Amino acid sequence: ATWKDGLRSLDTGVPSITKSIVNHVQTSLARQPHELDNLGAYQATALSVRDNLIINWNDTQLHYTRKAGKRAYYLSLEFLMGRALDNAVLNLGLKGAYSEGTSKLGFSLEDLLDQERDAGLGNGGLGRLAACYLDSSASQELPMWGYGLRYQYGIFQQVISQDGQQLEAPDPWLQNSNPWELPRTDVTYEIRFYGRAERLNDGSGRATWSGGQEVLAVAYDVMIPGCDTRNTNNLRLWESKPKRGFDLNSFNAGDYERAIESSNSAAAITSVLYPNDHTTFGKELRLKQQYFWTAASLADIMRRFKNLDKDISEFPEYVAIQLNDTHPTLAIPELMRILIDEEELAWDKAWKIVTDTFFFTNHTVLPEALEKWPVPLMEHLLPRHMQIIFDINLFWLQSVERKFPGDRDRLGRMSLIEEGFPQQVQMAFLACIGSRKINGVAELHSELVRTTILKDFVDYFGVSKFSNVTNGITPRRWLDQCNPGLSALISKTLEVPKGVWLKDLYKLEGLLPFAEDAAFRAEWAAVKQANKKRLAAYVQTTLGLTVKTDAMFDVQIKRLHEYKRQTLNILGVIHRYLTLKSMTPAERKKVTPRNVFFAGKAAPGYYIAKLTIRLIVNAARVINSDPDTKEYLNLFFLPDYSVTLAEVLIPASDISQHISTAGTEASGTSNMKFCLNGGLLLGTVDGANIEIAEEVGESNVFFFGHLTPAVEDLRYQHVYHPVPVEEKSPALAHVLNQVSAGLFGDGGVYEPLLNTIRQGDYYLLTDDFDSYVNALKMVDEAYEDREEWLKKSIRTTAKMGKFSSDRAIQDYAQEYWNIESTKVESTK
Ligand code: DL6
Repeated sequence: ATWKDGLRSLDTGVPSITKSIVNHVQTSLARQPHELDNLGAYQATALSVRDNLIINWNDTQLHYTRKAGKRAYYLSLEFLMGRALDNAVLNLGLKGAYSEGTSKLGFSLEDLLDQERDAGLGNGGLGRLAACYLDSSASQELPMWGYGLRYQYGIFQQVISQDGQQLEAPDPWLQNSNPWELPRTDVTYEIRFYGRAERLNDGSGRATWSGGQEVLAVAYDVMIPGCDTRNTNNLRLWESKPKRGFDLNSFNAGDYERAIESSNSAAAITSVLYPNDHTTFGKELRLKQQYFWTAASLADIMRRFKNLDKDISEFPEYVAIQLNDTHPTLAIPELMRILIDEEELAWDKAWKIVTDTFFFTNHTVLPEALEKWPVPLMEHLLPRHMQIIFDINLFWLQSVERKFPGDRDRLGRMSLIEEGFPQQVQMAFLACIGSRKINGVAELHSELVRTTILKDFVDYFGVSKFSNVTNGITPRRWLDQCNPGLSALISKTLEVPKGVWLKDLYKLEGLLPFAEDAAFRAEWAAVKQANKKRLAAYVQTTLGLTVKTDAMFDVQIKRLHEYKRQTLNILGVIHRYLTLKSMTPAERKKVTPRNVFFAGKAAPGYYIAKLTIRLIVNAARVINSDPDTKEYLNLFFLPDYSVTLAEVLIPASDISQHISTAGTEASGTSNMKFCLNGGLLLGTVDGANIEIAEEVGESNVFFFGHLTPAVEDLRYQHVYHPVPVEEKSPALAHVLNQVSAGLFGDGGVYEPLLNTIRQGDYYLLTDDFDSYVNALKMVDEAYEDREEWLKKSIRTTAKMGKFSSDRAIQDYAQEYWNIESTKVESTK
């Protein structure tokens, strides 16, 4: 064989698999096979699977390079990947073989899967969406790469204290080494911070930027296998390193602390994921992370483009860059800097390239979540970029003035720089004017983007620049992997291999007629029951509590946030408890038994969200131990919510709650995951709930609450014409009073939480409580008719085709990026 022949695929027969695992035990891990534990066996198995991925990955990259076509780059500060091994063997079609192979070596593959730590490089929906899009890009054979940061510490681990409080512990997820990444010490870039920017003043618009701190960005590549294809895409994560180790002069002079100071500060850039979701502004380190990552990614993209040997003006014909929210917006002034200062282009030419290259997705309209950076901080950290932003703003306001002469208010509203002390850069505005298209993530949300936060920009550019791509989820992880029982039943029923319907999710519609088939419904119910047992076993092991599996499973899992209204849910649970207490034993017997599950993390500094957790945990203690009610109501808060925990919870749910104040949840994606797994939805008319109902039919979802157009008026009334809770909702007032009175321990503790409802009630709990309780009653009644419920469940799954992330990524590929699928040929 010569180098040219290369290795095109590995033998994936069971004997070769066992041989490869043993080989990795002995050579990569340097361990003895006979004294191997589960962790070692997991690592060797992962390395063996990785061998397959590397070969596919190499061929894919070579294929994309040879094709020399357009590529898309997805810039996201978060990629909430979860575990990789199960996903990889499933996508490669090797789960059976690896299961047999590991069992021949005396290990159960399921036990080994459990050894893997989640890659928790994200907070919630935004980061998990990015992970789903990676899976879909590879599965759809699209030339797309992700770019992110290799945080040493992912999202914190949540521990619940004796008195129900959330405590945070670090997540050293790389502790046992990470078999899924390849360090690329040959791919490095120098990134500058601080220093001086001096304009050349020669009419060229150019400037020099020198001095300050320089750090090194080192690439780590994570292979992203597609489903039923050899295409294996890349997620490139950057790690920060000092440029020159430590300062030898200080070291030699005996000043050791000073010697390592700068190297520590360089390494700190990628040390930790900020645990806030929806807000992290004003922190210098966060701004450093954003620039470090966008600058390294752009340098890398530029280098790849230069290899094509094309004129720089053709850049947008080969490169599309998607900005996942405003976090990577600095890529816009950075590309301007490269084009003007390094490529020596004129301003207009450079701006044309920039605005043809970038695309921007907005993920929230919550005012407090719109990213702004203080001008003095930017000037200090990124002096050249601040100059460029001022220049962009000058040209921008001149053109607004030309379009709307004399409209001073409009100029004020549309300026990239918000006046104040200090002035702030409005990142959403910069992302908007620097991008070719802007999208929201569900129909309602995209409409809110057009009519609220970017309304003036729609007036300026016209509406065609602003559109919608409804989010999606990958059915590989969120059905096939997390619910193998249901996946097998679907394949058997549709009589097509799972590789087919998993990549064309509309095929699930073929299940519709089976809703009428009693035998099929029984099989469907049996799968749900098995999933409930699996969750019950998990709760038994982690909390030591017994879960009754013949009860309804009611689940709300997501970040703790006031707008998501976990508080509404727990107050509803307490209302149910109080109602049960007031019943006679005979009356109680008629009640549908219910288990309510919560999971989710609160940002460490978010006091009200943490109090909600405390109330849930302490209410659970009282409720679960009450002999009058425990047959009918149990409450669980599962600590340390993660992708892996979601994979256990979602398949077990009968009903899940998505109950944000109307107009606040941009899309939601867990709503899609539950429905895909045959769980019904209880929700407000918000985000993607609306489109789910359009698909599955309103008779299959439980809606309640006020609609978006009413929200503004209701909020106004709370401030200017407040009505006491007692008058608005006596039922809610009773619940609040019981909590205050100490039903779940010292009531005083919860006063700050309860007062958010009694005063101001920004998230409209008093307005929606009665209709929420009514919706819960409808759920109870519907659940009583088990056959009808199963029909709803089957119909719901059947109509989830639209919510595959394959559809969403194809929307982006065709309507935005203009890239095409290109298959890496099979060698078999
Ligand atoms: O688009 C993904 C996800 C949506 O499903 C959620 O509805 C939305 O709240 C979330 N937005 C954010 C905003 N974060 N920032 N910055 O996470 O995006």
